[in-house]
Amino acid sequence: SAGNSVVTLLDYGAGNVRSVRNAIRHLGFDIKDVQTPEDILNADRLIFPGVGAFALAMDVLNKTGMAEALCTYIDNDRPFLGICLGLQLLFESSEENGPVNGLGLIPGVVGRFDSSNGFRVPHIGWNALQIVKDSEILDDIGNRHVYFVHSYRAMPSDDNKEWVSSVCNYGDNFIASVRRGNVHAVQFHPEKSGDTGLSILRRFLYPKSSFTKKPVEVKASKLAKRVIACLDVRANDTGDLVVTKGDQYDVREHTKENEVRNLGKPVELAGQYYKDGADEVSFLNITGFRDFPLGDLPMLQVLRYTSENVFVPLTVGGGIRDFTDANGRHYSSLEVASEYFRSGADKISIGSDAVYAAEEYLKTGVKTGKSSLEQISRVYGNQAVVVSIDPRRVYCNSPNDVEFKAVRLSKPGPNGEEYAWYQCTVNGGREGRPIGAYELAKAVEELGAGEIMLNCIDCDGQGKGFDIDLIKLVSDAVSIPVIASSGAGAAEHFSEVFMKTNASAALAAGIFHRKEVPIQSVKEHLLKEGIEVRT
Ligand code: 1PR
Repeated sequence: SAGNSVVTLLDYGAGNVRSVRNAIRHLGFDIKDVQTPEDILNADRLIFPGVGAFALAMDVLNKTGMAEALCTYIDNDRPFLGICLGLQLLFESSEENGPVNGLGLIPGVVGRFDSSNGFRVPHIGWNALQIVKDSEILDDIGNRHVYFVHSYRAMPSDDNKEWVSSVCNYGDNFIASVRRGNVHAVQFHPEKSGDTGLSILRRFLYPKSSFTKKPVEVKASKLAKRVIACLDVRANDTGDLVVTKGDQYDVREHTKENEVRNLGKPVELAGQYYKDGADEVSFLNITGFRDFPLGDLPMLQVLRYTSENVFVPLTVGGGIRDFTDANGRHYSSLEVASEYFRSGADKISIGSDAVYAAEEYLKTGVKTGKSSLEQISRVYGNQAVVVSIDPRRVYCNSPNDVEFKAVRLSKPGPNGEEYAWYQCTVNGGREGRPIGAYELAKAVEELGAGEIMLNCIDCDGQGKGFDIDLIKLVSDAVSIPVIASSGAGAAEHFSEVFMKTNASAALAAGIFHRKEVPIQSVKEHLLKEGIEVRT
């Protein structure tokens, strides 16, 4: 019935709002883009998915006259939904590279999360909300989790009490949503919060429909541990893009033909994992280090199609670096990343290029601002930049034998070695570099990485469990979230990594592709062990 309903979208061009567009279309609405302040004033229903940095957004809104139009629209109690920065901008000011003045509609200052008390920043992942007042669009969400990704937040106070409709606890209670009349804004991302998020958007888009209220007693909730499905993607020998999976990074069948192992089609599998309850899906373009990804149109196509139906965060990695093509045309890593974002990625992940950047930084002690990592995180925010580490274990007898941080192994090496350091590699594990996983993790955190995807070549595809020594080492060394990867073979491996390390998420590939352990049973097992997950 809503076939020709239209929602107005305020996209001031500072980043990727493709997923919001996809979600709106999925719910049967057409989109009218705001071009002028009048378009705001004339909207029947306005969605404002703020992206990028606070100061930049305010700058654009002020210069284009949209700030004033927004204030008028909201003062007139017109239907409005702000998302993420679209909530923060309603406040008086933000400390993000500031203070910077906001729209000033809601009393309060947006400040940075405090990571000193053990809470990792950015706050990335799934939390349940505490509803504090009738919020209409959130009425039936109960204990279900929604997806957050941010480093700044507004706090509830006596001054903004009339606005706050829900809070969330992450170190302290911050504002998760506000509501006054027809004006709504949420700090989380409904367009990335699976079915729960879609139902929130649906309520905003179809306010006349009657929904049954289901009051639920909300249990105390912590940031849920994430379960991530990873798809290693590459062209097979006939040029089709396939999901493949290596054994210690070797993706070829050991047959006479030596073909690339083929475990399915990327778009189909990603859609399946979304339905199965994956909290995130990652694509790694594993030959990106030698094949230029912008020449690799199928990969961008995979992202476009996937993001139309998958409403949880999508990460894509492989080949993010500067590149000059055969015609001498130069592409910056930022252009490569931008193309991935435009095609539907929420985060990009950098492998090899981050290793070179970290080596350089450790050598000179200078942040040049020129590395792909620094450039992309400056433009898109560090929450959008994952660094993928591909380390290999190097055994030694004493931590003093090596110049890199070594750990005492929980299981001695093949020759009884009691220690190992974890050597970073580039080019899909083909080349070892003079830097350890510990040193790399700390360096890339300083350079602006928002998250670390921590693989382990020794464990990849072995199904014997995650490398607990490595994951503990790295997750204790940094205050950004760490995704444990490589080696999952059973649901118990997930609970082990969450109980023994500070990993925020665990990723698996082979067991999901081969349908050995469904995502659902991983989650059920974690719940049984008392570990909070999104169900
Ligand atoms: O260096 O920026 O172009 O990025 C290349 C990216 O491709 C890196 O993220 C790197 O990890 C990845 N990559 C390169 N070669 C391979 C390979 O397998 N030959 N895949 C590869 C890495 C590891 C994980 C895997 C887990 C879980 N794959 O992604 O999914 O180990 O597997 P499991 O659960 O089956 O054990 P750049």
